[in-house]
Amino acid sequence: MISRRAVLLGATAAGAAGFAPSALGHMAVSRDTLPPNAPVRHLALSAAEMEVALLGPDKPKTQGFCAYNGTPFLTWRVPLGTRLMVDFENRMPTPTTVHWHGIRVPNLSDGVAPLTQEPIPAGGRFTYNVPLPDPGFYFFHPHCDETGQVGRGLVALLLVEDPAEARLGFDLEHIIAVKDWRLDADGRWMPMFTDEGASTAGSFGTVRATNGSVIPPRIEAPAYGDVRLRTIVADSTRTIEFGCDTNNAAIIAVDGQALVPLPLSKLPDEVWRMGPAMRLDVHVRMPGPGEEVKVFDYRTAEPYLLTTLVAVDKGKKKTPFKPIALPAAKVPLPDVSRAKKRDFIVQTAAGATAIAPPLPADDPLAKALIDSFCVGDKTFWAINRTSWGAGADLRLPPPLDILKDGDSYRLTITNVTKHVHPMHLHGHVFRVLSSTRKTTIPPYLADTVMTEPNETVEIAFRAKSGDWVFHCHILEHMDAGLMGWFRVA
Ligand SMILES: [Cu+2]
Repeated sequence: MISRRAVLLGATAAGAAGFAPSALGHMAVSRDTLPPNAPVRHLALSAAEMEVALLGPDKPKTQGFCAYNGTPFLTWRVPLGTRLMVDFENRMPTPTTVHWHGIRVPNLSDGVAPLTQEPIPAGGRFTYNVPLPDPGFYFFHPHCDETGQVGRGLVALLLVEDPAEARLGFDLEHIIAVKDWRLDADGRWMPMFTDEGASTAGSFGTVRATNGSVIPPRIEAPAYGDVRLRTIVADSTRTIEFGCDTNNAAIIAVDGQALVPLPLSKLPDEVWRMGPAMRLDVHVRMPGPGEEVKVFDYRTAEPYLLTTLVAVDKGKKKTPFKPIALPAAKVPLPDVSRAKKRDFIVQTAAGATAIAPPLPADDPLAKALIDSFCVGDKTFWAINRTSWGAGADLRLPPPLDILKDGDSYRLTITNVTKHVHPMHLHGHVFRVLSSTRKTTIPPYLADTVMTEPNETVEIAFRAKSGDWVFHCHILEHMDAGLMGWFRVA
C-alpha cells in the first residue's frame, strides 16, 4: 500500500535526499541547524543481517543479528559542526528507516514512516542529511519495526565531539551500552513483540549483556585517573538504576547535554534512573593501584554488574576529586516564562482511538497509512486518547497539537498507567523543569524523560518546524499505540 505522501515525494526509496526542500506545501521546511558552508562528511551506511556469538564462547551462534556496516554497536565519532551526508542502503530482507536520536535534524531526515518518509524496502536506498550542531552522545536506529530490528541488534552510537573536550583532562573514555538479548538456549531469537509484554512493562531479554557481552567487561584505567563513562540504555525494554561503588562520581551530561556536575551521592539512593534510549556521562575518579570501581544496575533485586574499572599504576598522584564540567550546551532554550502550556496524559487504550481533530482533507498526510510491517498488531496505549496506528487500523492519527515555529511550549506529561514510560520528542532538545515525584533534581536538558506511574513531569522546548513524533521508548509500547506527533508550522 503506498500512501499519497509517497506519491508526492516521488518514490522515496529511489533516494529522495532529506536535504531537498520539501515538495509539500503544508509545512515549512525545518530550518537547517548548520550554516551552508559547514564541513560535509559523506558516509556510507548499510543495514544487514549477520551471524554473531551472543550467548558467549562455546555456545550456539545466533543467526539474523542486525547490524550497521557489519559491526555490532557501530560507533561513529564526528567533530562538532560537521554535516553528515549518509548514503544508506537497506541490505536486510525487510523494510527499515534510520532515525537520528536526539539530533536536531531537518524533518525529512528524521526517519519516521510515514510522517517524514516511506519505509525503505529491501535493497532500497535513502540519503540522510544529518547536521551535528551540538556536542554529545547520540545514537541511531530504525523507526520501522523498531521492536524487531533493535531487538536483534540494529543500533549504532554517534559521538559528536567538541575539540575543547580533549583538553578537559580525562585519562580514559569508556562506553557502556546496556542491551539484553531475547534468545532461547540454542541462540535463536524469541518473539520481540508479545501481547503480554506490549501491554505491561515490555518483553525483557532473557540474557543480560554489556556492549554485547554476557560477561561484564573489565577495563583498566589509570589509578587516581579521571574516567569519562558514557552509558546508554540501548535496550528495547529495560530500565536501569545507574550507580557505582565510589563516592567520587558525578553526572556531567544527560542525553549528551552538559549540566553542572551533579555528584551521584546527592541523588536519592545515589542512582540515576535510565529507561530505553537514555544516555548518561559520568566522571569517575579512580582509586589507588589494584583497587576497582564497580558500575551496577541497582534496579534489579540483585544488583547487576555492568562493568568493572580496574585501577593500574601509571604514575598519577592522588589529588582531591573535583568533577570536570563539560562546555555548556548551546541548544536553543525555551522562554519558560512566556511558554504556552499543554497537557498530555499517557494512558492505556483498548483499540485505536483519536479525539484530535482530523487533518484537512487536502493535507498530504490526511490519508497516509502506516506500513503494517512497521508497527505491532495490537493497540494497548494512547496519548490524550489518541493512538498511533497498529493492527487493523493503520491510519495515521491526527497531530496531538499544532504548534507555532519558534514559540516556547511547556508540556505536562502525566503517566496514569502502572508502568514507566520514557517519553522521547523528536527533533528537539527540551528542558526538564519539574516532576511531582523527583523533587531534588535540578532542571536539565534531555531528549527523553522518564515518567513513573502517577507522576507528572513538566518539560519545555522551543518548537522547530516540521512533523515530529512524541513517543514512549519502550519499543513495544510505541508499536502498540504509544506514539503521537506534533505539527510545528
Ligand atoms: Cu511506555
